[in-house]
Amino acid sequence: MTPTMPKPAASPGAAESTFPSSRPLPAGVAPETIVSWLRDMMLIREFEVRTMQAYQEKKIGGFCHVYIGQEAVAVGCTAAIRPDDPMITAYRDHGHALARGMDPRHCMAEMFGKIGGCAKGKGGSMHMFDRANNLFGGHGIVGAQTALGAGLAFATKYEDEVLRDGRSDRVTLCFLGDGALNQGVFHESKNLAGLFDLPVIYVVENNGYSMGTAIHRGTTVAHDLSVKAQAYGIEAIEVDGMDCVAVYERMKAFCDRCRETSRPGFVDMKTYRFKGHSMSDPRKYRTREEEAQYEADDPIGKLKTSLVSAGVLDEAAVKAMQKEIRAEVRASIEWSEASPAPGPEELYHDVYVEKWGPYTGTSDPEMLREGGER
Ligand SMILES: Cc1ncc(C[n+]2csc(CCOP(=O)(O)OP(=O)(O)O)c2C)c(N)n1
Ligand SMILES: [Mg+2]
Repeated sequence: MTPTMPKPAASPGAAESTFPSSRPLPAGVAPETIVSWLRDMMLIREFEVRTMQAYQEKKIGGFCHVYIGQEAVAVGCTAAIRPDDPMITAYRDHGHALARGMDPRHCMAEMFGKIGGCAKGKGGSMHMFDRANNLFGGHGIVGAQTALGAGLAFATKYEDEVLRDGRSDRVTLCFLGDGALNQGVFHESKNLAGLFDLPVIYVVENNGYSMGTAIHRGTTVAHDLSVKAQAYGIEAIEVDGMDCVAVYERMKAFCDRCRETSRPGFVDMKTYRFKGHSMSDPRKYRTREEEAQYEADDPIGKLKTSLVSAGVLDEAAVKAMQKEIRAEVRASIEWSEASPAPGPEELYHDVYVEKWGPYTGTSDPEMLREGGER
């Protein structure tokens, strides 16, 4: 077997963790919190499986890209930041939305094109927005969110340092795919982030493929992406994105340092998408053996094994959790089916904002008073 993509190396500092053997749980994190990570990953997996079904039943239209296999990235990264830190991503965004706390009903209804969706059914699968949870999309143009990520970091830095006299220190997480590494806008964004000391961390979800193109066929330095960051004076790390605990531990330290120094960061997050690029991809560009190799490294199975080995959970508890999640996702589908389609008047709503105060984190009542709700 010659996989087109080398298997990701375990993250430096993390214990060897090959599913189904267990890995040590992080010290200083409550066991219930780690269980909640497992639950979030299981929720994303179940949600995506049902999304694929609903797509095949033609309940969902347009483009649709599922996140199966990459769950540990969104969940581990979300766990590493604060609720008031902005997050922005590309079109493979259902996992980020759920990890950030979006109600599955709002996420599913968005894909169904219904008014109950997070963008009132006007955005669809690629445009998950959740202002209350500081998720700024969901963007369909490859790389476009990298400039917006720099802009969010510029805004928070200005507010935190100037308007709040340094009373806050938010970090923006901007996710992109390995295909977006080659977009000009990403290089411009990195240049400005480095120049202006912007507290933004670019997390490259390196799943090895950009549609059907393997990374080494589109990027000159696929074996060492860090040079793409160093060229702009930005520090880079490599993380095993198939291991939720490793993602949390490495990202927590990296984000904390970004908060302190206000220097941008770059993460080569090694992961793998278990399914095709979108719903219409026969995956002819890679072997089934390669897929099986990664599926054996399933981030959900790995964390489950670790929690069971540590005596935090038993198989019955995992089964009960799965049952509960299945019911929650089923309810999100029923709710989406019952939700009405947006009326024609919706064409004129949410297009243009006339009154625009300073950007505010939503959960801070003091800032809301200062900046004004919007
Ligand atoms: C500017 C631009 N060029 C091309 C496309 C078409 N396109 C959509 S997804 C995609 C592949 C991107 O791959 P990657 O960034 O690795 O993300 P992944 O799908 O692996 O999550 C391309 C080329 C687009 N949406 N925008
Ligand atoms: Mg990719």
